[in-house]
Amino acid sequence: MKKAIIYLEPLVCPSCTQKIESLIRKVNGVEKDSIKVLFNASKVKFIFNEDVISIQNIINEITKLGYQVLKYDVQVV
Ligand SMILES: [Cu+2]
Repeated sequence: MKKAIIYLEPLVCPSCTQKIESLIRKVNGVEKDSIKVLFNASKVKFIFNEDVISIQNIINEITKLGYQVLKYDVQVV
């Protein structure tokens, strides 16, 4: 399993965190209980299985939703 931290452009309203969280919840291969969207830090954290989904696919989904990804970090857990 891998841990992802995604850094977004500053979020402007708290409902953005909900939109992003529900999007990531629908992604196969992401551990639902691990998802954290931090409004003030504009960060998204979650654990995922790289055999099922790639970080690039998840980033593409976030981008399609309308949020710009500044950078990301993937660590082995
Ligand atoms: Cu918003």
